[in-house]
Amino acid sequence: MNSSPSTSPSEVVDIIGVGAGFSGLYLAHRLTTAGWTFAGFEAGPSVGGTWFWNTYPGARCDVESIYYSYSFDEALQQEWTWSERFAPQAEILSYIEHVADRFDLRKHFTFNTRVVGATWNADDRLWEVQLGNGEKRRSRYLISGAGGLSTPKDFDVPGLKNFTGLQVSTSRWNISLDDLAGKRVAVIGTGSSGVQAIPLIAQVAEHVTVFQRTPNYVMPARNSELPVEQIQSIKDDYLEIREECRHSIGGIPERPVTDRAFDVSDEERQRRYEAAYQLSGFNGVGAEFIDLLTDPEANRTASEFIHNKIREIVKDPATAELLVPKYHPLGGKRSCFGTDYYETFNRPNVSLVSLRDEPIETMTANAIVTSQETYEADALVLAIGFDAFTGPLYGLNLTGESGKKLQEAWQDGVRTYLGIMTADFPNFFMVAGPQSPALASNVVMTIEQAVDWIADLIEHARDNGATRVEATTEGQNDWVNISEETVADTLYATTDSWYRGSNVKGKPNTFMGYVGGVGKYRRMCTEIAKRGYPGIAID
Ligand code: N01
Repeated sequence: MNSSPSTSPSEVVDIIGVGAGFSGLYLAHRLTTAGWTFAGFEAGPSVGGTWFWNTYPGARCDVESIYYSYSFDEALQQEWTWSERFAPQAEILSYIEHVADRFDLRKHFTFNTRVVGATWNADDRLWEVQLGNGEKRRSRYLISGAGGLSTPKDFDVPGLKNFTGLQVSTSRWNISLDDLAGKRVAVIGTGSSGVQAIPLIAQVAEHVTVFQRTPNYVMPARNSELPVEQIQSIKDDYLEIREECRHSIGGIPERPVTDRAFDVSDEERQRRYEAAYQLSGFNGVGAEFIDLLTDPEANRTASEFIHNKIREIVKDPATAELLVPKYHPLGGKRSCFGTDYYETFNRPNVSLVSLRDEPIETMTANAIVTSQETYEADALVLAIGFDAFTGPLYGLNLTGESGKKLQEAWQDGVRTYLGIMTADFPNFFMVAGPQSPALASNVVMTIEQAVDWIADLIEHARDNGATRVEATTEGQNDWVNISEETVADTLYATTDSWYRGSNVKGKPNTFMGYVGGVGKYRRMCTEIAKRGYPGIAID
C-alpha cells in the first residue's frame, strides 16, 4: 500500500493529486485515462476521504445516495445498488472502495503520506512537493482533492486538557458506540454531526448532556430502505436523471417551485409546509417557495413552521424553547436532517445545556464547568466542526510564484477564479474549492464537473504547447465579485456559520461557496472553455 506507483524522487510526473476521496479518485481515473502520468498522495491508510474518517454513530449522507454517487460511468451506476435512501457511512465507504477496485485506482496513490508543502518553481514550471515522510516529488500540475470539510476545527473548548475521561471527536471517531455504554456522556456541538450522533449515543449511555451553543433547524431525514421497484426505475432512467442533476440548482432533481410564500393564503402555506415536511431532505420545507432564502419575511413563515414542530415534539416546554432556532433563518446556515433528534430530548437520560445562557468556563478531570453549574461526565464527544475549505488548503503549505504562501495571499479573504484556480499559484487547481458550488450542492456532481473542466483545460494547454496556466487577476476579481454578488442577495449573507468562516477565530469573513446553482455554474464554465479560457493566462 505504501509504495508509490509512478514516481521516484527524481521523476517529474504530469500531475500530483492530493487525497483519495471522491475528488482524488475521479482525478486519478479521468487524468490517467487521458494519458497523463499521475501520482496521488493520501494522508490516510486507504481510500474514502471524508467517508473514511467520519465514522461516528449515525454518520450518513443527507443527499440521497442515488444522486450522491458518481455519474461518469453508466455500467458503474447500473451495477451498484444502494440499500437505503440516505446511505450510512459504511455503505458509502464500501462504494468508494468498489470504485477504487473496479477502475484499479489504488495503484495511483501512496497512502499514509501527507502532502505537507509545495513550492512553485517558476524557472522549471514545476511544483516541488514536500511529503510528510521527508521525500520530495515534482510535477507539472498540482491538484487538490483534499476536500472542504476534512480539517477538524481546533478544539477551542476551555479547559479541555483538564478532562481525563474518554475523549473523542466525531470527525476522528476511533471508539465503538459500546465504549459509551453505561457512561455519563457530554456532547458538545449540535451541527449535522452532533444531530446524527446524539440519538444513538442516548440509546446506550447512562446519561447524555448535550451542550448546545446555537440551536439548528433539524428536519426529519425520513430515511428508509429503497424499494426494489424504485431502484429499478431510477436505473432505467439514470442517464436522464443525471443530466437533470447537472443542470439543476443543487445537483439533485428539483421540485418545480415558482411561487412566493405570500402568493398563497396563510392556510394554504401551512398546508404546503406540512406536505413538504413529510418529504424532508433538501427538497422539503426550505424549498417550498422560491423566496425563502431571499426574503426574511417569507423565510419567517417557514422558520416558524419548524419552531412549532419542535414545540409539538419536545414535551418539556423549557427544553423545547432552548431547541428552537431563533438566532438565524431556516437555511441561512446548513440545515440538519436527523432521525429522532428532537424526540431524544424526551428521554429521561438526556438533558440540554444552553451555552448561550451558561458558557463553558473550564473543565475538571471529570466535569464540564459552566458559569452556572458543574456537569459530571465520564466521556466527552466533540462535534464542533471543521476549518472548512481553507483549512485543508493551507495545510498544503503552498508557496506561489511571488514567494507568498496561500494563507498570505488570502489573508483578507479567499480569492479564486471559479473556485478552481487562484492567481500567483500557476498550475494549481482545487476540486470543490472555496467559491465553487461545492458548499451548496451535491458535492459529487460538483467534483465531476470540476475534474472534467480541469482535464479539458490542461489538455487545451498541452495541445497549444503551453506548460503554464494561471488565473489572471482580472478574471479572479470578476469571479470574486460574481460569487459575492450572488450571495449578497440571500439570507446566507446574514448568518454566521462555517459557510462564512465565522466558526474559526480570526478567519476572514468570506462566503465559501458560489450559490448561483450548479447548472448555471456549469454553463459559465463551459462557455469560458469554448471562448478559449478568458480569465486564464496560458503560455
Ligand atoms: O459541524 P458544524 P458539523 N464550544 O460546524 C458547535 C457536513 N456534514 O461537523 O453553531 C461550543 O455544523 C457549533 O456551535 P455554533 C455538513 O455540511 C454533513 O456538525 O458555532 N460549541 C455547532 O453547534 C455540515 O454542515 C453530514 O454556535 C461549539 C457545532 O459545534 C458540516 O459537515 C453530517 C464550539 C459544529 O457544527 C459540518 O458539520 C455531518 C465551542 N468551542 C457533517 N465550537 C450529513 O451529510 C463549535 N461549536 C448528514
